[in-house]
Amino acid sequence: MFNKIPTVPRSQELIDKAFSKASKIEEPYYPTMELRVRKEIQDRISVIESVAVFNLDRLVKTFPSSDRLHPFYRSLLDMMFDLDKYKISLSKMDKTSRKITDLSTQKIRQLKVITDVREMNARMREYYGRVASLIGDLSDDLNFLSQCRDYMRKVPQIEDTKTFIIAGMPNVGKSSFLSKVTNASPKVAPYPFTTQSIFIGYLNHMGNRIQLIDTPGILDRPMEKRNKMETNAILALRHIESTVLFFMDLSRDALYTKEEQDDLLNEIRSTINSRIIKVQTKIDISEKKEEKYAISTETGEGIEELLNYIKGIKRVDRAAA
Ligand SMILES: Nc1nc2c(ncn2[C@@H]2O[C@H](COP(=O)(O)OP(=O)(O)OP(=O)(O)O)[C@@H](O)[C@H]2O)c(=O)[nH]1
Ligand SMILES: [Mg+2]
Repeated sequence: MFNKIPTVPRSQELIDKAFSKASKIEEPYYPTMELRVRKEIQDRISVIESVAVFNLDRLVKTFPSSDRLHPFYRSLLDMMFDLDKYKISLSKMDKTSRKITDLSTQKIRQLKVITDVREMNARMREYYGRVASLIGDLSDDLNFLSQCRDYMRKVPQIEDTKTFIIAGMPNVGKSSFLSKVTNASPKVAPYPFTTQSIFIGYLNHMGNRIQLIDTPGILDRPMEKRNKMETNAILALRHIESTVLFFMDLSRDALYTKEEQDDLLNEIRSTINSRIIKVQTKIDISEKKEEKYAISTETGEGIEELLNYIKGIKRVDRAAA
């Protein structure tokens, strides 16, 4: 959605664009000075109006209205930028666009009854000044919308379909699993909070897409070690209706103890309100099977059972979540 929004102009750019297009207009073929100047000014006003209105209306049309946003994106936008400010900025674009239309219609009408060329020019200057100030007043809002756009474009596109979020400490085998079970190479999207990317892979099951999200750097550390951005990222994940697959490495190669991994599991449990399924990884180099679901991406052991479970699970009802 946000990636369809064209670059947001700065207010001065928009003013320049409209005025410079208007300045190119000349009407050489009118019999009298009065008619010529009037026509020229009227045409300039129309051009300024159409450039300004086109650009402002395009913002209103291309920025998604906050109530149409998926709760995940809405929550991100609110945490990062403030949703009220977003709504207000967009409605200001709309209001200003209409003011410019009214002002232009009114000026063009006024000009019809003016016969003195100097007075026509004075009206035109008035008009220019008024439009510049109306657009100039949007300066902060245009900058704000521009920031929202630039940021939200980087947020990964998450589909509204049955979703599993893969969590677990670093090195437990999350990415290996994702690339093994989802056939196409996963979609890599930069996650704006961290230097990390988020990986999204899809499974097809009886015509339905199942979405698996690998979140390196996001759900792999205790909360206290996080900065505000990362915490926000996690909070936003709560809005994706999903089941969490919590991967635990209990093998001889494990980088973290079982206790450390359990601590993270408990934190995720208290932060995200989703069902959590524990999955033991690297069973090929582990002493024993300790969880119902235990897999090896090396030998393939346990993968089918886990996938059958994933396919069979009912999609969480958003209303109930
Ligand atoms: N023996 C064995 N090794 C595995 C298995 N799965 C993953 N590994 C190895 O474990 C290491 C880490 O695997 P990754 O899939 O990158 O783990 P990750 O959880 O995505 O790690 P981060 O992205 O750093 O959080 C790699 O060297 C893998 O080859 C497994 O089932 N058996
Ligand atoms: Mg990984």
